[in-house]
Amino acid sequence: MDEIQDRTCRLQNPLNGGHQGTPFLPRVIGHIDLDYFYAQVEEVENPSLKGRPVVVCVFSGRTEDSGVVSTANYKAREFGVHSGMPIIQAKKRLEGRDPKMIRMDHEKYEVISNRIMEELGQMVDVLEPTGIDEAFFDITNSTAGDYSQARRMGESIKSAMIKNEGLTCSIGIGRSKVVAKLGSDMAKPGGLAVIVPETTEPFLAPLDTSKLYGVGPKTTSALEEMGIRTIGELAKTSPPELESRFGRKFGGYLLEAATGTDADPVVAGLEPTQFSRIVTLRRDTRDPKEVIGQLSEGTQSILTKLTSSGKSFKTVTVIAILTDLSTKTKSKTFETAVSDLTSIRETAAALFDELSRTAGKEFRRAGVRVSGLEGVEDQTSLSEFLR
Ligand code: DCP
Ligand code: CA
Ligand code: CA
Repeated sequence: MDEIQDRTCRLQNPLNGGHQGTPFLPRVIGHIDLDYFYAQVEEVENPSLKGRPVVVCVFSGRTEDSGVVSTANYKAREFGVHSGMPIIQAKKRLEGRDPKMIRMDHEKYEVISNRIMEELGQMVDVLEPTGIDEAFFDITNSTAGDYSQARRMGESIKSAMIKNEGLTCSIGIGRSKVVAKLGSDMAKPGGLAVIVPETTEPFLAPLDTSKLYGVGPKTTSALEEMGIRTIGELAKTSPPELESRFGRKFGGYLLEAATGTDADPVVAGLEPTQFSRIVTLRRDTRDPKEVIGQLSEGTQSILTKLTSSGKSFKTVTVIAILTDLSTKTKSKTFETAVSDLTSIRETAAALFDELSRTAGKEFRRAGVRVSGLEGVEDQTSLSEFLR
């Protein structure tokens, strides 16, 4: 094993949250980020938008066009439209280009995001969501530290996103969070970048320091003043020199980031606020009995999660993804929290029944979610007390 890899092993040892049983595997860390997320969700829901500039807008309501752009698809980006730009300006840039301006529907994106995170969580060893459309993951164990297998897993995550959600994403895989994040940025849009441990440092060396996670314009110009422009130059800087300029913590981080040896582990997502399961139906249907029948394992696994975490729930939501990939949901909230299988199944069956009458199309995938979890606070305070 070469020196770089050996160093990775020693670094990850005490901190390898996801794979305690196998201390000497090289870490395999991934970062996934959905492409032009809100706008792509709108395209999936309305495929006739493909090829047109699509702009998701946050209207402030003052005048008809006041507000800012939340995000835009790549067609709109070709004309310089980007997140944070005033809507009026975006409209000017897209004049005569048949743009579609869409009101942001945060709740819809959140439902889809939660579902994606749940799906991803089932494909990797540890998942750490870091935003509505992105997450770090650890696949050291399931790949046994083998990067060709890691590449195959990256490919299969990408295909699963396309197959299940109709969405493209970008993935980076490497030996640390910084390397993985840089990979997903470079792979954008729609790509997969695998940075094998052995070539990490030569791969990073020629890149600008601004490519590193956490290095913004202020740090970049401070580094430039010190004569440091590339990551390779940063990697060769002495620790005291960096620490005196940026402090011990950030100075130390910069050096680790530049060598791809940042050892921060992937930490499983926060305390859950909901449990859900979603399945692809064996055939497109909207027969509520058939749908709930195929969700019987799913609802059982929700119950198991509730029981093992000592929680009860107030709300049941059913989710249907129709044959045109649009998403429909229906919920019922109880006055007091419950925690039995019958409440989940009977409520879900009634909600699917209602949904099937209004949906207008067959279901391709179907899911159940329980939320409004109770018992969370008691649990946390108890476990904290015991600690
Ligand atoms: N978002 C927003 N306002 C911003 C930035 C982002 O409302 N200033 C929302 C809309 C995005 C989502 O968050 O779709 C995810 O943000 P990203 O930065 O990942 O950007 P996109 O997914 O839109 O584009 P990319 O393909 O570059 O990742
Ligand atoms: Ca994104
Ligand atoms: Ca993102």
